[in-house]
Amino acid sequence: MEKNNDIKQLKRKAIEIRRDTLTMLSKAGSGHTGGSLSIVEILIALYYGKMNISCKNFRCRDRDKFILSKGHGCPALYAVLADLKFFPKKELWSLRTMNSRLQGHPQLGLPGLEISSGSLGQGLSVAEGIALADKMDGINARVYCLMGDGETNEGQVWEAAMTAAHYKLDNICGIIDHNKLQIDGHCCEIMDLGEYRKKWENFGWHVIETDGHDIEALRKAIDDASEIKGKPQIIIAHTVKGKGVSFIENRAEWHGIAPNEDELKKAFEELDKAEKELER
Ligand SMILES: Cc1ncc(C[n+]2csc(CCOP(=O)(O)OP(=O)(O)O)c2C)c(N)n1
Repeated sequence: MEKNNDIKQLKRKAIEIRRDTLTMLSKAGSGHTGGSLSIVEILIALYYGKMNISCKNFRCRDRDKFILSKGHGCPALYAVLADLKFFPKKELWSLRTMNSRLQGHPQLGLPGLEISSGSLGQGLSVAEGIALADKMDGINARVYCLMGDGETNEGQVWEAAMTAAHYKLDNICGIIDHNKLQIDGHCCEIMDLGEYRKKWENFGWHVIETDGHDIEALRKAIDDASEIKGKPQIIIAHTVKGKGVSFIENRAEWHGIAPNEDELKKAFEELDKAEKELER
């Protein structure tokens, strides 16, 4: 596990991951830009210091496990896994090409992945199976499952929500990328999530809300969640779809398209500027 407590360094890492994510998508000419950019800080908080997981212990039973239930956000996850040396970085540029291990949705076979995912609504159930097995085997590990807010329109999510509370799975922590948009519009217009916090509480979960782009706040939320006994935990991370690039932010039309060369150049200019501001 890479123990990294220098927040400035982690912020720099987030910019680097955004650059790699955008480059991959641009080279591929297709893919999910908005929902990849919104999860960068969540991935950074988990993988750089909080989760007991690395390319060295990936086969160890007592590692923490991460499930990307919103599988379409995988370009950002691939960029993180490559940075942590789960596979060679040059493989990133093969995204969405024939015979690549990096498909448009995560596919088992790529080191670092626990499951294939992308059919929305299923990840939490799988994560719970793993969490239950770990508990039964006396394994002291945490299971994290990252979902989209639109994804939680799926009924299976709420079956899983009931199940985790029933089995008192306190070794599972769900994280919602609450960017308030989904494939073609605002969540509240397509299928309103209502009183979202209360829903999770009523299903028996301990709820923590946080800024999903504040790495320090996310790290605290992850720590606080791990202290909870007898209940599953959910972190509702308030995020911005397309975070980090002004012309992509908060625009549903950027859900499933990739930047062209011109747009990539403009995005890099913004990220370079953000990096310079960090140094001030
Ligand atoms: C079962 C299923 N239905 C539909 C889709 C197509 N789909 C891909 S992403 C998406 C929107 C998901 O919204 P959200 O979870 O909010 O994702 P984000 O905004 O974070 O990208 C949809 C409907 C899918 N992948 N799986």
